[in-house]
This record gives sequence, structure tokens and C-alpha cells, in this order.
Amino acid sequence: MKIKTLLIGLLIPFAGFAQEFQMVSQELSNPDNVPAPCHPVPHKRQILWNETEFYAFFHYGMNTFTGNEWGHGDEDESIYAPKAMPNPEQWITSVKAAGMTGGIAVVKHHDGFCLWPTETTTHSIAKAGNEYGRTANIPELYAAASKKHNMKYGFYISPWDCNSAHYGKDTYVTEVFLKQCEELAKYGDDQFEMWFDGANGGNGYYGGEGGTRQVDAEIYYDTPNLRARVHQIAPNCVLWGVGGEARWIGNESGYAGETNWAMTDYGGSGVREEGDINGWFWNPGESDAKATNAGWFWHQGESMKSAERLFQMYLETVGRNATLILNCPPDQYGVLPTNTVNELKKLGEMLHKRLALPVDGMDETTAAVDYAKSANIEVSEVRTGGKYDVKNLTDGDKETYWGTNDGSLSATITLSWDTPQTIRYLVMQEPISLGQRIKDFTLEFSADGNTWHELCPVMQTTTVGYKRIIPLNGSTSESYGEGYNAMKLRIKILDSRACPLLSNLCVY
Ligand code: FUL
Repeated sequence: MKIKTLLIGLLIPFAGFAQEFQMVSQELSNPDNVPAPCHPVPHKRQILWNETEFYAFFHYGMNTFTGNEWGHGDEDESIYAPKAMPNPEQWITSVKAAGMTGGIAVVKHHDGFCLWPTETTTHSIAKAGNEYGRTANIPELYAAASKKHNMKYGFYISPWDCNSAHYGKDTYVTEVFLKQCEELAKYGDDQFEMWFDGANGGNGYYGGEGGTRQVDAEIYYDTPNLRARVHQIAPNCVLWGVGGEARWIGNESGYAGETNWAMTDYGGSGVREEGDINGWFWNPGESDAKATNAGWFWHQGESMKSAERLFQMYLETVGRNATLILNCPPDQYGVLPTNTVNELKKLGEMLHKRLALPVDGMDETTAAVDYAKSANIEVSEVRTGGKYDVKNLTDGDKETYWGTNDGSLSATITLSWDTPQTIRYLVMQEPISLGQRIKDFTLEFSADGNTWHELCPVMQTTTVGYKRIIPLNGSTSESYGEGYNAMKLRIKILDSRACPLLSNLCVY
């Protein structure tokens, strides 16, 4: 603990009186020996965003009725004619049953058709083909349903708009795009993310002129102004993609790099899956993937991926320091089809029973047992200061953490049990408000308490970040498996960018 006492002698020359001295004692502001941040560090809104972990994508709109994946912008508004009143509450409750914590609703895709009555264009539900279409203001219904069910929410608004005559000109950004973003921000100041896709130009209708228009997204969308205007209304809304506050993992197949840093240089396009240990910019990864086997929008006859395959995606994204946004497209009745709902439920049960994910309707008695809580945990070192005890690893409090002293870049954590426990997954979390630190670790287990066997020799056991979930058999693609009967589990942190810190440790 660094405490300095400063002696300040104040000589007060006062005619006729003796010299007077005053003692001032001043403590420097780190009595608890709080570790210095390892830069870059996230903004508070990025930490809240990371905690959302697993959420849905709902691609719904004009394409749901044309069968296209990308419209042209010349679609007659009357084509949008839902066969029943769209029911975003059903979307929300269905994904909640899968263990998701929220979702992003697509409310304007590249075709420019707006699912709310906007001031900026007539190409919207105002001219939809039937009463259901005209009266269902999707952002409004979606935000209300999300709030009702305590789910995070946000909107996808395509920067590229191939309907608008303004697209490619300055007037598009000032008179259409920024205004639309503001209109959407007003549907709730607690939105967690606004999604701006990277497609920026191509063939389109463009108010009837047609042809191709291309822009330079880096400068065209006036990103600093966009961020400022949305944050003024919705301060915790992370502006994804074009907004520069979280990055695209890039493969759209539901996996991130086993090594995955939350840092990149600005944009981070060359290092999407893995980030960059030397990046100066906090730019965490989000993985967008489809739960169905066709496109992003609903298509007749499409099938769902199995719950087991979706579980694998979860391990390879949420389990690798990324978030997972899983697309579940509503159909022409404005609901998620039954096969989607059923598979999502199975996924929720799996996540609950294997990783103790809190899932609506399932209580703790059916959740996976966290064996870290009953383990005796020994560590090679505890940071001085009295606040970094090993019990912080298992106290369920994300604000407390264990760590080593400055300059100690390696450490050993050993968990032991009185009787062997069957273990399959290890979960670790760093307190990322102090930066992402750990860069190399190994895992071993002991069946008899004396001899050690290496685990996951092929997997990259490098980064941890906000969350790392390690299947101890080293494979994310094999199903649940037999597990290991372990008397002990040992984590050796071999290297770190600064003294390693962990806020959470679970073993299932
Ligand atoms: C892409 C878009 O072009 C797709 O249509 C879809 O919306 C996907 C999530 O992002 O860039």
C-alpha cells in the first residue's frame, strides 16, 4: 500500500508574531492497492453490452413478403401485408426461453422500408397493404414487449437505403439517416445496441433514378455526430459496426477466435475473429449467426439448426469473449414458427443444465452444479490490500476479483475436492473495466490428487476477457461427453499484459 505523508511547512509571516507551521497529512488515493488499468479499457456502456452476452436478431420486413434477402427499394409498400397482427411479444418470450437476454429487431433493411411511421419517408408501414401492417408500429411494440419481459432491446437500421433519392448525397445523412436513428432512439432510452450493417451502396431504385451508388462509410455517415445524437437520447446504447463501439466477428457462422482480444486498431477489419493484443481501441467482438438453415429473413420451408449445433455456437462465441446475436426470423404471420420456438426451448434447457444459465421457467434445482463453489481453492499469490481474496472468484459478485501483485504476471489456481467430481466446463471472467490482461494459461486435472494430466492440449488457451468457457475435453463440437472425475483442477496462468485478475470462476 502506497501511503505518502507530505509535510508542508507553511510559513506565515505575520508582523509581530512568531513563525507558525502547519502539518498537513495527505494520503494518496489508492489505499486499497487497486490495480492500475491496463489500457485500453471499455466505456461503461460497452461493459453493460458485454453482460448481455446472448441475444436475438429478428430479420422481419418487406423481404419477409417478397422472399428476397436484399430488396431493390422499388417494392410497392402494399406488398407488406402481415397475415395476422405481428406479435413481437411472442418473439421475445420465445428467445427468453433459450436463455437469451434481449434482441435486435430489424426495422429498416437495405430496401429502405421502415417498420414505423417515420417523418423521413413515405416508404413505410404508413402505406402497408393491410390494417395489420399499417397499425403495427414494430419498434413501439417491440420495445414495449421487451420492457414487459425485462429483456434488452435495440434496432437494426440499415445505413444503405436503396429506396431513397437522397442516398449518396449529404442530404441523406442529415435529412434521412440521422433523423431515423434519433426517431428509433426515442423508442427507449435504455436501448443496449443499435446495429449498423456494413453494406454501403450498390444497385437500387434511388427515388426512381436507379443505377449504382457507392459511399465511403468511414466518412459518409458522420459517425461522431451519429454517436453523439443517439447517446444524448439513449446513453447506454452501443453503436455497433459503423458506429465503432463493437466489431463484427465477420464469419456469420457463429464462431470467434479461440484467442480473442477485445482490442483492435480503429475498425479492426484485419483482425475480426481474434482482435489484436496491441490494439489501442476497445472494440469487442459480436458474432452474428443464423439459427435457421436458409437466409436472414424467413423463407418458406426453411428448417432450424439443432439445439446441439446452437449450443456449439454458444460455446464458440460467448465462450470465447464475444457476444452471440442469433437470428430467428418471424414469418408472414408476424410470429416465430413453431419449429423455431421448440428448438429454442431445447437450447435453453441445455444451457441451463450444462452451464447453469438462468432460463425463464427453470429453477436452480435443475441447473448445472457449480463445483467451484464447493472446492477448496488455493492460489500462488494474493494481491496485497485486503480486497483481492480468492473467495472473490466464487462470490457471484462481478465487482470483486482476485489478483496478484504488480509485476507478478503468472499465477497458479488449484481447486480440490474431498471426493471426485465429474467436471466438463470451466468458466473464467476477467474484470474488464481494468482491461483485458491474461494472454497464456494451461489446464490440468488430477483424478487421484497426485498425478496431473494436461487438458485441452490442442486448444488455444490464451485469452480470457469478459468470459471464456472451456470444454475440458478440448472440443466444442463433441456433445456433452462423460466428463472427468477430478479430485483437483489446476489453472496455470503463464503470462499476462499486467498482473492477472479474475472476477469469476465456475466449474460445471
Ligand atoms: C448483412 C446484410 O447485408 C444482411 O442482409 C443481414 O442483414 C446481415 C445481418 O448483415 O450485412
